Amino acid sequence: MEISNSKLTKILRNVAAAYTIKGIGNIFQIRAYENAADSVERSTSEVQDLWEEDRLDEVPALGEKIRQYLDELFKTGRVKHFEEVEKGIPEVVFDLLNVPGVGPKTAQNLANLGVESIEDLQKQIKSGELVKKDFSGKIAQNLMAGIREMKSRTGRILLPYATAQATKVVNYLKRSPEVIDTYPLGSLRRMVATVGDLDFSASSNHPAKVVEYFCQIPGVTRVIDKGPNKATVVLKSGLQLDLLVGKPDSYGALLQHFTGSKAHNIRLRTYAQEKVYSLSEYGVKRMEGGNLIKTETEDEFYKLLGMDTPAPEIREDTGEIEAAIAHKLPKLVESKEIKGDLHLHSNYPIRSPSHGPGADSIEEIVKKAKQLGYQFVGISDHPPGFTTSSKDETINWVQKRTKSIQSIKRNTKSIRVLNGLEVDILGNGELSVPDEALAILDYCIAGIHSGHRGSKETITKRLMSVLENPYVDIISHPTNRLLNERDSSDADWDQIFKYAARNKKLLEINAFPNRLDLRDDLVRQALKFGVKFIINTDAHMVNQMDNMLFGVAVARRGWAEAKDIVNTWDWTDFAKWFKIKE
Ligand code: DGT
Ligand code: CA
Ligand code: CA
Repeated sequence: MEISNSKLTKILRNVAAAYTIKGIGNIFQIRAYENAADSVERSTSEVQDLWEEDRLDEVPALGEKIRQYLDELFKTGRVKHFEEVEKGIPEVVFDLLNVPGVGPKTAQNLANLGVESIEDLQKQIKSGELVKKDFSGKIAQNLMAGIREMKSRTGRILLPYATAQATKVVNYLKRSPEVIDTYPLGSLRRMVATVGDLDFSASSNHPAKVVEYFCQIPGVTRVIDKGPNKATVVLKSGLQLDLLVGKPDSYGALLQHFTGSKAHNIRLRTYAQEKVYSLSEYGVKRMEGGNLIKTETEDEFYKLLGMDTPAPEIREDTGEIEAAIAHKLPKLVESKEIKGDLHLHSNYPIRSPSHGPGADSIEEIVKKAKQLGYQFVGISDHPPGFTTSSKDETINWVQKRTKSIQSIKRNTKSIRVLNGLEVDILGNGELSVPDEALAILDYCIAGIHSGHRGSKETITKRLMSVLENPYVDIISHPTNRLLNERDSSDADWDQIFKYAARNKKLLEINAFPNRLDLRDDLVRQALKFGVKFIINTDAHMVNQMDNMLFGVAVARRGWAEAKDIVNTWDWTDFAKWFKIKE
Protein backbone atom coordinates (compact mmCIF):
# COMPACT_ATOMS: atom_id res chain seq x y z
CA MET A 1 0.00 0.00 0.00
CA GLU A 2 1.26 3.43 -0.94
CA ILE A 3 1.11 5.99 1.82
CA SER A 4 2.00 9.48 0.64
CA ASN A 5 3.52 12.07 2.95
CA SER A 6 0.27 14.00 3.08
CA LYS A 7 -1.66 10.89 4.05
CA LEU A 8 0.89 10.03 6.71
CA THR A 9 0.76 13.57 8.06
CA LYS A 10 -2.99 13.24 8.47
CA ILE A 11 -2.65 9.84 10.17
CA LEU A 12 -0.25 11.27 12.77
CA ARG A 13 -2.37 14.39 13.34
CA ASN A 14 -5.40 12.18 13.91
CA VAL A 15 -3.58 10.23 16.62
CA ALA A 16 -2.57 13.46 18.38
CA ALA A 17 -6.18 14.65 18.19
CA ALA A 18 -7.51 11.35 19.52
CA TYR A 19 -5.14 11.55 22.52
CA THR A 20 -6.41 15.07 23.20
CA ILE A 21 -10.08 14.23 22.84
CA LYS A 22 -9.87 11.19 25.08
CA GLY A 23 -7.60 12.91 27.57
CA ILE A 24 -5.10 10.06 27.42
CA GLY A 25 -1.34 10.54 27.31
CA ASN A 26 0.42 13.69 28.41
CA ILE A 27 1.23 16.89 26.57
CA PHE A 28 4.65 15.53 25.54
CA GLN A 29 3.18 12.45 23.90
CA ILE A 30 0.67 14.59 22.03
CA ARG A 31 3.35 17.02 20.97
CA ALA A 32 5.51 14.10 19.80
CA TYR A 33 2.81 13.13 17.28
CA GLU A 34 2.24 16.72 16.21
CA ASN A 35 5.97 17.28 15.70
CA ALA A 36 6.25 14.02 13.78
CA ALA A 37 3.34 15.12 11.56
CA ASP A 38 4.99 18.51 10.88
CA SER A 39 8.24 16.80 10.09
CA VAL A 40 6.67 14.37 7.61
CA GLU A 41 4.76 17.21 5.98
CA ARG A 42 7.97 19.16 5.39
CA SER A 43 10.08 16.20 4.39
CA THR A 44 11.60 16.58 0.96
CA SER A 45 11.60 12.83 0.38
CA GLU A 46 8.76 10.37 0.43
CA VAL A 47 8.92 8.94 3.96
CA GLN A 48 7.80 5.53 2.75
CA ASP A 49 10.72 5.47 0.30
CA LEU A 50 13.10 6.28 3.15
CA TRP A 51 11.57 3.50 5.21
CA GLU A 52 12.10 1.05 2.38
CA GLU A 53 15.74 2.06 2.28
CA ASP A 54 16.02 1.76 6.07
CA ARG A 55 16.65 5.51 6.36
CA LEU A 56 13.75 6.53 8.62
CA ASP A 57 16.24 8.00 11.08
CA GLU A 58 16.87 10.80 8.57
CA VAL A 59 13.40 12.21 9.19
CA PRO A 60 13.70 14.64 12.11
CA ALA A 61 11.40 14.40 15.14
CA LEU A 62 10.46 10.73 14.75
CA GLY A 63 11.03 9.10 18.12
CA GLU A 64 11.74 5.41 18.61
CA LYS A 65 8.12 4.56 19.39
CA ILE A 66 6.66 6.39 16.40
CA ARG A 67 9.25 4.80 14.10
CA GLN A 68 8.05 1.40 15.30
CA TYR A 69 4.45 2.33 14.53
CA LEU A 70 5.44 3.52 11.04
CA ASP A 71 7.18 0.21 10.54
CA GLU A 72 3.91 -1.55 11.36
CA LEU A 73 1.98 0.85 9.13
CA PHE A 74 4.18 0.42 6.06
CA LYS A 75 4.32 -3.37 6.55
CA THR A 76 0.66 -4.08 7.27
CA GLY A 77 -1.22 -0.96 6.21
CA ARG A 78 -2.53 -0.36 9.73
CA VAL A 79 -1.39 0.35 13.29
CA LYS A 80 -3.25 -1.46 16.07
CA HIS A 81 -2.35 1.17 18.65
CA PHE A 82 -3.71 4.00 16.49
CA GLU A 83 -6.96 2.12 15.92
CA GLU A 84 -7.40 1.57 19.66
CA VAL A 85 -6.74 5.20 20.43
CA GLU A 86 -9.23 6.38 17.81
CA LYS A 87 -11.91 3.82 18.69
CA GLY A 88 -15.27 5.40 19.49
CA ILE A 89 -14.45 8.77 17.94
CA PRO A 90 -16.80 9.44 15.03
CA GLU A 91 -15.21 9.71 11.56
CA VAL A 92 -16.61 13.22 11.10
CA VAL A 93 -14.35 14.49 13.89
CA PHE A 94 -11.27 13.72 11.81
CA ASP A 95 -12.81 15.33 8.73
CA LEU A 96 -13.63 18.47 10.69
CA LEU A 97 -9.99 18.72 11.76
CA ASN A 98 -9.17 19.58 8.15
CA VAL A 99 -11.02 22.87 8.52
CA PRO A 100 -8.56 25.64 9.45
CA GLY A 101 -9.30 26.85 12.97
CA VAL A 102 -10.91 23.59 14.14
CA GLY A 103 -8.99 21.81 16.91
CA PRO A 104 -9.78 18.43 18.49
CA LYS A 105 -12.03 19.83 21.20
CA THR A 106 -14.12 21.90 18.77
CA ALA A 107 -14.37 18.98 16.35
CA GLN A 108 -15.66 16.69 19.09
CA ASN A 109 -18.03 19.39 20.32
CA LEU A 110 -19.45 19.82 16.81
CA ALA A 111 -19.91 16.07 16.47
CA ASN A 112 -21.71 16.03 19.83
CA LEU A 113 -24.01 18.76 18.54
CA GLY A 114 -24.99 16.46 15.69
CA VAL A 115 -22.81 17.77 12.86
CA GLU A 116 -22.46 14.90 10.40
CA SER A 117 -20.11 16.25 7.75
CA ILE A 118 -18.43 19.44 6.59
CA GLU A 119 -21.34 20.12 4.23
CA ASP A 120 -23.71 19.60 7.12
CA LEU A 121 -21.67 22.02 9.23
CA GLN A 122 -21.95 24.64 6.50
CA LYS A 123 -25.69 24.07 6.32
CA GLN A 124 -26.16 24.30 10.07
CA ILE A 125 -24.18 27.53 10.25
CA LYS A 126 -26.11 29.12 7.37
CA SER A 127 -29.50 28.14 8.77
CA GLY A 128 -28.58 29.32 12.26
CA GLU A 129 -29.27 25.84 13.59
CA LEU A 130 -25.84 25.53 15.18
CA VAL A 131 -26.12 28.81 17.07
CA LYS A 132 -29.52 27.72 18.35
CA LYS A 133 -27.74 24.79 19.97
CA ASP A 134 -25.73 27.33 21.94
CA PHE A 135 -22.67 27.34 19.69
CA SER A 136 -20.88 30.71 19.58
CA GLY A 137 -22.00 32.79 16.59
CA LYS A 138 -18.59 34.38 16.25
CA ILE A 139 -16.77 31.03 16.14
CA ALA A 140 -19.36 29.79 13.65
CA GLN A 141 -18.52 32.68 11.30
CA ASN A 142 -14.81 31.91 11.63
CA LEU A 143 -15.52 28.27 10.77
CA MET A 144 -17.37 29.40 7.66
CA ALA A 145 -14.26 31.33 6.57
CA GLY A 146 -12.16 28.26 7.42
CA ILE A 147 -14.28 26.03 5.20
CA ARG A 148 -13.98 28.48 2.32
CA GLU A 149 -10.21 28.54 2.81
CA MET A 150 -10.06 24.76 2.89
CA LYS A 151 -12.05 24.43 -0.32
CA SER A 152 -9.77 26.88 -2.10
CA ARG A 153 -6.72 24.76 -1.33
CA THR A 154 -5.15 23.53 -4.48
CA GLY A 155 -3.08 20.51 -3.59
CA ARG A 156 0.01 22.29 -4.87
CA ILE A 157 3.31 21.11 -3.46
CA LEU A 158 5.93 23.11 -1.60
CA LEU A 159 8.90 24.32 -3.63
CA PRO A 160 11.66 22.54 -1.62
CA TYR A 161 9.90 19.19 -1.93
CA ALA A 162 9.35 19.78 -5.64
CA THR A 163 13.00 20.75 -6.04
CA ALA A 164 14.22 17.58 -4.34
CA GLN A 165 11.95 15.40 -6.48
CA ALA A 166 12.98 17.22 -9.66
CA THR A 167 16.64 16.55 -8.94
CA LYS A 168 15.92 12.82 -8.95
CA VAL A 169 14.11 13.06 -12.29
CA VAL A 170 16.91 15.10 -13.85
CA ASN A 171 19.48 12.59 -12.62
CA TYR A 172 17.43 9.80 -14.15
CA LEU A 173 17.15 11.59 -17.49
CA LYS A 174 20.86 12.34 -17.54
CA ARG A 175 21.59 8.63 -17.39
CA SER A 176 20.10 8.18 -20.87
CA PRO A 177 22.75 8.30 -23.62
CA GLU A 178 20.18 9.99 -25.89
CA VAL A 179 19.81 13.00 -23.59
CA ILE A 180 22.24 15.81 -24.38
CA ASP A 181 20.89 18.23 -21.79
CA THR A 182 17.95 18.40 -19.39
CA TYR A 183 16.43 20.98 -17.01
CA PRO A 184 13.55 21.34 -14.58
CA LEU A 185 11.33 24.13 -15.95
CA GLY A 186 7.86 25.66 -15.39
CA SER A 187 6.97 27.10 -11.99
CA LEU A 188 9.83 25.14 -10.47
CA ARG A 189 12.43 27.07 -12.44
CA ARG A 190 10.62 30.32 -11.71
CA MET A 191 10.85 29.30 -8.03
CA VAL A 192 7.17 29.84 -7.28
CA ALA A 193 6.37 29.07 -3.62
CA THR A 194 4.13 26.16 -4.57
CA VAL A 195 4.28 24.03 -7.67
CA GLY A 196 1.44 22.33 -9.56
CA ASP A 197 3.25 19.78 -11.69
CA LEU A 198 6.92 19.32 -12.56
CA ASP A 199 8.07 20.19 -16.07
CA PHE A 200 11.26 18.99 -17.73
CA SER A 201 13.00 19.67 -20.97
CA ALA A 202 15.45 17.43 -22.75
CA SER A 203 17.57 18.15 -25.74
CA SER A 204 18.11 15.16 -27.99
CA ASN A 205 18.48 14.06 -31.59
CA HIS A 206 16.19 11.10 -30.89
CA PRO A 207 13.14 12.52 -29.06
CA ALA A 208 11.01 9.37 -29.31
CA LYS A 209 13.65 7.29 -27.51
CA VAL A 210 13.86 9.84 -24.70
CA VAL A 211 10.05 9.83 -24.34
CA GLU A 212 10.12 6.04 -24.11
CA TYR A 213 12.83 6.15 -21.46
CA PHE A 214 11.01 8.86 -19.48
CA CYS A 215 7.82 6.77 -19.31
CA GLN A 216 9.78 4.05 -17.54
CA ILE A 217 10.98 6.22 -14.69
CA PRO A 218 10.96 4.35 -11.34
CA GLY A 219 7.78 4.95 -9.33
CA VAL A 220 5.58 5.65 -12.35
CA THR A 221 1.98 4.48 -11.92
CA ARG A 222 0.32 5.98 -14.97
CA VAL A 223 1.27 7.38 -18.36
CA ILE A 224 -1.36 10.03 -19.05
CA ASP A 225 -0.12 11.22 -22.39
CA LYS A 226 2.60 10.16 -24.80
CA GLY A 227 3.53 11.72 -28.12
CA PRO A 228 6.58 11.77 -30.42
CA ASN A 229 8.30 14.51 -28.40
CA LYS A 230 6.35 14.81 -25.16
CA ALA A 231 4.87 12.81 -22.32
CA THR A 232 3.00 13.21 -19.05
CA VAL A 233 3.29 10.64 -16.27
CA VAL A 234 2.08 10.31 -12.68
CA LEU A 235 4.25 8.88 -9.91
CA LYS A 236 3.01 6.83 -6.98
CA SER A 237 3.50 9.87 -4.74
CA GLY A 238 0.80 11.60 -6.79
CA LEU A 239 3.34 13.87 -8.45
CA GLN A 240 2.73 14.68 -12.12
CA LEU A 241 5.67 15.06 -14.50
CA ASP A 242 5.66 16.69 -17.94
CA LEU A 243 8.45 16.22 -20.46
CA LEU A 244 9.11 18.12 -23.66
CA VAL A 245 11.97 17.02 -25.92
CA GLY A 246 13.52 19.20 -28.60
CA LYS A 247 16.40 19.28 -31.06
CA PRO A 248 19.59 21.06 -29.93
CA ASP A 249 19.20 23.72 -32.65
CA SER A 250 16.03 25.13 -31.09
CA TYR A 251 16.63 24.12 -27.50
CA GLY A 252 16.74 27.78 -26.39
CA ALA A 253 13.19 28.31 -27.66
CA LEU A 254 12.01 25.16 -25.91
CA LEU A 255 13.58 26.19 -22.59
CA GLN A 256 11.99 29.59 -22.90
CA HIS A 257 8.55 28.26 -23.77
CA PHE A 258 8.38 25.64 -21.05
CA THR A 259 9.73 27.95 -18.35
CA GLY A 260 6.78 30.28 -18.77
CA SER A 261 4.98 31.77 -17.20
CA LYS A 262 2.01 31.49 -19.47
CA ALA A 263 1.37 35.22 -19.04
CA HIS A 264 4.97 36.02 -19.92
CA ASN A 265 4.80 33.83 -23.04
CA ILE A 266 1.56 35.31 -24.27
CA ARG A 267 2.85 38.88 -23.96
CA LEU A 268 6.11 37.89 -25.57
CA ARG A 269 4.35 36.30 -28.53
CA THR A 270 2.41 39.50 -29.22
CA TYR A 271 5.60 41.51 -28.98
CA ALA A 272 7.39 39.10 -31.34
CA GLN A 273 4.61 39.38 -33.91
CA GLU A 274 5.28 43.09 -34.15
CA LYS A 275 8.82 42.12 -35.05
CA VAL A 276 7.40 39.59 -37.54
CA TYR A 277 8.59 36.53 -35.66
CA SER A 278 6.40 33.61 -34.68
CA LEU A 279 7.24 31.79 -31.46
CA SER A 280 6.50 28.25 -30.34
CA GLU A 281 8.10 25.49 -28.29
CA TYR A 282 9.56 24.22 -31.57
CA GLY A 283 11.48 27.38 -32.26
CA VAL A 284 11.40 30.85 -33.77
CA LYS A 285 10.43 31.54 -37.39
CA ARG A 286 10.01 34.60 -39.61
CA MET A 287 6.30 35.11 -40.10
CA GLU A 288 6.04 34.57 -43.86
CA GLY A 289 6.79 30.86 -43.94
CA GLY A 290 10.45 31.15 -43.03
CA ASN A 291 12.70 28.41 -41.73
CA LEU A 292 13.51 27.86 -38.09
CA ILE A 293 16.07 30.33 -36.82
CA LYS A 294 18.76 28.78 -34.68
CA THR A 295 18.23 29.41 -30.93
CA GLU A 296 20.49 27.00 -29.10
CA THR A 297 20.33 29.01 -25.89
CA GLU A 298 17.76 31.18 -24.19
CA ASP A 299 20.04 34.18 -24.49
CA GLU A 300 20.04 33.76 -28.27
CA PHE A 301 16.25 33.56 -28.18
CA TYR A 302 15.77 36.79 -26.27
CA LYS A 303 18.53 38.54 -28.21
CA LEU A 304 16.74 37.74 -31.45
CA LEU A 305 13.79 39.71 -30.08
CA GLY A 306 16.11 42.57 -29.21
CA MET A 307 15.93 42.16 -25.46
CA ASP A 308 17.97 41.09 -22.46
CA THR A 309 17.18 37.76 -20.77
CA PRO A 310 14.99 38.23 -17.70
CA ALA A 311 15.77 35.89 -14.78
CA PRO A 312 13.23 33.03 -14.73
CA GLU A 313 11.99 34.19 -11.30
CA ILE A 314 10.52 37.39 -12.71
CA ARG A 315 8.94 36.05 -15.90
CA GLU A 316 5.38 36.81 -14.84
CA ASP A 317 4.51 39.68 -17.21
CA THR A 318 4.69 42.26 -14.48
CA GLY A 319 7.01 44.67 -16.25
CA GLU A 320 10.00 42.44 -16.95
CA ILE A 321 9.42 42.41 -20.71
CA GLU A 322 9.47 46.22 -20.89
CA ALA A 323 12.55 46.31 -18.65
CA ALA A 324 14.31 43.70 -20.81
CA ILE A 325 13.62 45.68 -23.99
CA ALA A 326 14.91 48.87 -22.36
CA HIS A 327 17.97 47.00 -21.02
CA LYS A 328 16.93 48.00 -17.52
CA LEU A 329 16.45 44.66 -15.79
CA PRO A 330 17.23 44.67 -12.07
CA LYS A 331 20.40 42.99 -10.83
CA LEU A 332 18.63 40.49 -8.60
CA VAL A 333 20.14 39.37 -5.29
CA GLU A 334 21.98 36.04 -5.42
CA SER A 335 22.46 33.26 -2.86
CA LYS A 336 26.21 33.62 -2.92
CA GLU A 337 25.83 37.20 -1.66
CA ILE A 338 24.27 36.13 1.65
CA LYS A 339 26.62 36.72 4.57
CA GLY A 340 24.63 35.67 7.62
CA ASP A 341 21.42 34.34 9.13
CA LEU A 342 19.78 35.96 12.16
CA HIS A 343 16.68 33.87 12.81
CA LEU A 344 17.91 30.61 14.32
CA HIS A 345 16.58 28.56 17.22
CA SER A 346 18.99 26.66 19.46
CA ASN A 347 18.33 24.02 22.10
CA TYR A 348 18.98 26.55 24.89
CA PRO A 349 16.39 25.52 27.50
CA ILE A 350 13.12 27.48 27.72
CA ARG A 351 9.90 26.93 29.55
CA SER A 352 7.15 28.00 27.25
CA PRO A 353 3.71 26.57 26.62
CA SER A 354 3.58 27.81 23.04
CA HIS A 355 7.09 27.43 21.64
CA GLY A 356 9.52 24.53 21.52
CA PRO A 357 13.32 24.96 21.44
CA GLY A 358 15.45 24.05 18.44
CA ALA A 359 17.25 20.71 18.17
CA ASP A 360 20.91 21.77 18.08
CA SER A 361 23.29 23.66 20.35
CA ILE A 362 24.49 27.21 19.76
CA GLU A 363 27.95 25.81 19.05
CA GLU A 364 26.58 23.51 16.35
CA ILE A 365 24.71 26.42 14.75
CA VAL A 366 27.85 28.54 14.74
CA LYS A 367 29.80 25.69 13.20
CA LYS A 368 27.23 25.28 10.43
CA ALA A 369 27.24 29.06 9.77
CA LYS A 370 31.01 28.89 9.32
CA GLN A 371 30.62 26.00 6.87
CA LEU A 372 28.20 28.16 4.90
CA GLY A 373 30.90 30.81 4.72
CA TYR A 374 28.93 33.39 6.70
CA GLN A 375 30.47 36.45 8.37
CA PHE A 376 27.83 36.67 11.10
CA VAL A 377 25.24 34.46 12.75
CA GLY A 378 22.53 35.37 15.24
CA ILE A 379 20.81 33.10 17.75
CA SER A 380 17.18 34.11 18.25
CA ASP A 381 15.52 31.69 20.64
CA HIS A 382 12.00 32.18 21.87
CA PRO A 383 11.96 33.64 25.40
CA PRO A 384 10.11 31.86 28.22
CA GLY A 385 6.34 32.19 28.08
CA PHE A 386 5.09 35.49 29.46
CA THR A 387 2.13 33.74 31.03
CA THR A 388 4.29 31.22 32.87
CA SER A 389 7.23 33.45 33.88
CA SER A 390 7.18 36.67 35.87
CA LYS A 391 8.85 39.80 34.51
CA ASP A 392 11.86 39.28 36.79
CA GLU A 393 12.19 35.65 35.79
CA THR A 394 12.22 36.64 32.13
CA ILE A 395 14.87 39.32 32.70
CA ASN A 396 17.00 36.82 34.64
CA TRP A 397 16.65 34.29 31.88
CA VAL A 398 17.76 36.82 29.24
CA GLN A 399 20.75 37.84 31.37
CA LYS A 400 21.81 34.27 31.94
CA ARG A 401 21.49 33.38 28.27
CA THR A 402 23.39 36.51 27.29
CA LYS A 403 26.29 35.42 29.51
CA SER A 404 26.49 32.05 27.85
CA ILE A 405 26.35 33.59 24.36
CA GLN A 406 29.07 36.05 25.38
CA SER A 407 31.35 33.22 26.37
CA ILE A 408 30.76 31.58 22.98
CA LYS A 409 31.44 34.94 21.30
CA ARG A 410 34.78 35.20 23.08
CA ASN A 411 35.79 31.73 21.98
CA THR A 412 34.79 32.20 18.36
CA LYS A 413 37.21 33.82 16.00
CA SER A 414 36.27 33.58 12.34
CA ILE A 415 32.60 34.58 12.60
CA ARG A 416 30.58 37.11 14.60
CA VAL A 417 27.99 35.61 16.94
CA LEU A 418 25.03 37.83 17.79
CA ASN A 419 22.68 37.65 20.73
CA GLY A 420 19.04 37.97 19.73
CA LEU A 421 15.55 36.75 20.56
CA GLU A 422 12.33 36.17 18.68
CA VAL A 423 9.68 37.66 20.95
CA ASP A 424 5.91 37.45 20.61
CA ILE A 425 3.77 40.39 19.59
CA LEU A 426 0.87 40.11 22.01
CA GLY A 427 -2.77 40.76 21.18
CA ASN A 428 -2.53 44.37 22.34
CA GLY A 429 0.64 45.06 20.35
CA GLU A 430 2.95 44.83 23.35
CA LEU A 431 5.90 42.44 23.41
CA SER A 432 6.26 39.31 25.52
CA VAL A 433 9.60 40.55 26.92
CA PRO A 434 10.11 43.80 28.88
CA ASP A 435 12.20 46.54 27.25
CA GLU A 436 14.88 46.30 29.99
CA ALA A 437 15.65 42.79 28.83
CA LEU A 438 15.53 43.71 25.13
CA ALA A 439 18.10 46.44 25.79
CA ILE A 440 20.72 43.79 26.59
CA LEU A 441 20.42 42.13 23.17
CA ASP A 442 22.29 42.77 19.93
CA TYR A 443 18.99 42.63 18.08
CA CYS A 444 15.35 41.74 18.53
CA ILE A 445 12.98 39.95 16.17
CA ALA A 446 9.27 40.36 16.88
CA GLY A 447 6.61 38.15 15.41
CA ILE A 448 2.93 37.42 15.70
CA HIS A 449 2.41 33.87 16.96
CA SER A 450 -1.24 34.01 17.98
CA GLY A 451 -4.53 35.45 16.79
CA HIS A 452 -3.55 35.39 13.10
CA ARG A 453 -7.15 35.54 12.06
CA GLY A 454 -7.69 38.90 13.70
CA SER A 455 -9.37 41.69 11.75
CA LYS A 456 -7.40 43.82 9.30
CA GLU A 457 -7.53 46.68 11.77
CA THR A 458 -6.26 44.60 14.72
CA ILE A 459 -3.37 43.02 12.81
CA THR A 460 -2.33 46.39 11.37
CA LYS A 461 -2.43 47.95 14.84
CA ARG A 462 -0.37 45.14 16.37
CA LEU A 463 2.31 45.44 13.70
CA MET A 464 2.33 49.24 13.77
CA SER A 465 2.82 49.43 17.51
CA VAL A 466 5.81 47.09 17.27
CA LEU A 467 7.31 49.26 14.53
CA GLU A 468 7.34 52.06 17.13
CA ASN A 469 9.39 50.08 19.64
CA PRO A 470 13.02 51.26 19.56
CA TYR A 471 14.31 47.80 20.55
CA VAL A 472 12.67 45.92 17.70
CA ASP A 473 14.83 45.44 14.59
CA ILE A 474 12.98 42.83 12.53
CA ILE A 475 9.39 41.70 12.01
CA SER A 476 9.48 37.95 11.42
CA HIS A 477 7.24 36.22 8.84
CA PRO A 478 5.06 39.34 8.52
CA THR A 479 1.89 37.85 6.98
CA ASN A 480 1.98 34.65 9.06
CA ARG A 481 0.71 32.51 6.23
CA LEU A 482 1.40 28.78 6.31
CA LEU A 483 1.32 27.40 2.79
CA ASN A 484 -1.52 24.91 2.23
CA GLU A 485 -2.66 25.56 5.79
CA ARG A 486 -3.34 29.17 6.64
CA ASP A 487 -3.86 32.27 4.49
CA SER A 488 -1.91 35.48 5.01
CA SER A 489 -3.26 37.73 7.75
CA ASP A 490 -5.11 40.74 6.46
CA ALA A 491 -3.38 44.07 7.12
CA ASP A 492 -2.91 47.53 5.65
CA TRP A 493 0.41 46.68 4.08
CA ASP A 494 1.04 50.06 2.47
CA GLN A 495 0.77 51.73 5.84
CA ILE A 496 3.05 49.14 7.42
CA PHE A 497 5.63 49.43 4.62
CA LYS A 498 5.67 53.21 4.86
CA TYR A 499 6.21 53.02 8.59
CA ALA A 500 8.85 50.26 8.41
CA ALA A 501 10.86 52.28 5.91
CA ARG A 502 10.59 55.47 7.93
CA ASN A 503 11.48 53.81 11.26
CA LYS A 504 14.24 51.73 9.69
CA LYS A 505 12.72 48.41 10.69
CA LEU A 506 13.51 45.33 8.66
CA LEU A 507 10.90 43.01 7.31
CA GLU A 508 11.93 39.39 7.26
CA ILE A 509 11.79 37.17 4.23
CA ASN A 510 11.41 33.90 6.09
CA ALA A 511 12.85 31.00 4.08
CA PHE A 512 11.10 28.22 5.98
CA PRO A 513 9.53 25.93 3.31
CA ASN A 514 5.91 26.39 4.33
CA ARG A 515 6.24 30.11 5.12
CA LEU A 516 8.18 31.97 2.40
CA ASP A 517 6.94 35.11 4.08
CA LEU A 518 6.97 38.10 3.31
CA ARG A 519 5.45 36.92 0.05
CA ASP A 520 7.09 37.79 -3.29
CA ASP A 521 4.33 40.16 -4.44
CA LEU A 522 4.43 42.05 -1.14
CA VAL A 523 8.23 42.25 -1.27
CA ARG A 524 7.90 44.09 -4.56
CA GLN A 525 5.24 46.36 -3.14
CA ALA A 526 7.35 47.10 -0.05
CA LEU A 527 10.40 47.96 -2.17
CA LYS A 528 8.47 50.86 -3.68
CA PHE A 529 8.37 52.36 -0.18
CA GLY A 530 12.11 51.83 0.34
CA VAL A 531 11.73 49.00 2.85
CA LYS A 532 14.88 46.96 3.61
CA PHE A 533 14.76 43.22 4.22
CA ILE A 534 16.64 40.43 5.90
CA ILE A 535 16.41 36.86 4.60
CA ASN A 536 16.42 34.32 7.44
CA THR A 537 15.87 30.58 7.60
CA ASP A 538 14.09 30.30 10.99
CA ALA A 539 15.93 26.98 11.29
CA HIS A 540 15.06 24.73 14.23
CA MET A 541 17.82 22.30 13.26
CA VAL A 542 21.11 23.04 11.54
CA ASN A 543 20.32 21.31 8.25
CA GLN A 544 17.38 23.69 7.81
CA MET A 545 19.92 26.50 7.49
CA ASP A 546 20.34 25.18 3.94
CA ASN A 547 16.88 26.55 3.08
CA MET A 548 18.34 30.05 2.54
CA LEU A 549 18.10 29.70 -1.25
CA PHE A 550 14.31 29.52 -1.08
CA GLY A 551 14.21 32.84 0.78
CA VAL A 552 16.56 34.32 -1.81
CA ALA A 553 14.14 33.08 -4.50
CA VAL A 554 11.30 35.01 -2.86
CA ALA A 555 13.46 38.14 -2.80
CA ARG A 556 14.34 37.67 -6.47
CA ARG A 557 10.70 37.14 -7.41
CA GLY A 558 10.06 40.41 -5.58
CA TRP A 559 12.72 42.14 -7.76
CA ALA A 560 15.04 42.74 -4.77
CA GLU A 561 18.69 43.57 -5.29
CA ALA A 562 21.57 43.05 -2.86
CA LYS A 563 21.32 46.64 -1.67
CA ASP A 564 17.79 45.91 -0.41
CA ILE A 565 18.80 42.89 1.66
CA VAL A 566 20.86 43.79 4.73
CA ASN A 567 22.37 40.34 5.20
CA THR A 568 24.22 40.70 1.91
CA TRP A 569 26.01 43.77 3.28
CA ASP A 570 29.53 43.73 4.65
CA TRP A 571 29.87 43.52 8.40
CA THR A 572 30.69 47.22 8.84
CA ASP A 573 27.49 48.39 7.16
CA PHE A 574 25.48 45.63 8.74
CA ALA A 575 26.73 46.48 12.25
CA LYS A 576 26.03 50.15 11.62
CA TRP A 577 22.42 49.42 10.70
CA PHE A 578 21.96 47.36 13.88
CA LYS A 579 23.98 49.86 15.94
CA ILE A 580 26.23 47.06 17.16
CA LYS A 581 29.42 48.51 18.63
CA GLU A 582 32.70 46.71 18.63
P1 DGT B 1 2.18 25.07 -12.25
O1 DGT B 1 2.49 23.78 -12.89
O2 DGT B 1 0.74 25.29 -12.05
O3 DGT B 1 2.93 25.28 -10.99
O4 DGT B 1 2.64 26.26 -13.23
P2 DGT B 1 3.55 26.21 -14.54
O5 DGT B 1 3.94 27.59 -14.87
O6 DGT B 1 4.64 25.22 -14.36
O7 DGT B 1 2.52 25.76 -15.67
P3 DGT B 1 2.38 24.45 -16.55
O8 DGT B 1 3.02 23.26 -15.93
O9 DGT B 1 0.93 24.35 -16.89
O10 DGT B 1 3.12 24.83 -17.91
C1 DGT B 1 4.52 24.94 -17.99
C2 DGT B 1 4.86 26.08 -18.89
O11 DGT B 1 4.40 25.85 -20.23
C3 DGT B 1 4.19 27.39 -18.51
O12 DGT B 1 4.88 28.04 -17.48
C4 DGT B 1 4.25 28.14 -19.82
C5 DGT B 1 4.02 27.06 -20.84
N1 DGT B 1 2.59 27.04 -21.19
C6 DGT B 1 1.64 26.25 -20.68
N2 DGT B 1 0.44 26.53 -21.24
C7 DGT B 1 0.63 27.53 -22.09
C8 DGT B 1 -0.22 28.27 -23.00
O13 DGT B 1 -1.42 28.05 -23.10
N3 DGT B 1 0.37 29.24 -23.75
C9 DGT B 1 1.71 29.50 -23.69
N4 DGT B 1 2.22 30.46 -24.46
N5 DGT B 1 2.52 28.84 -22.87
C10 DGT B 1 2.00 27.86 -22.09
CA1 CA C 1 4.31 23.00 -13.96
CA1 CA D 1 2.99 21.06 -16.76
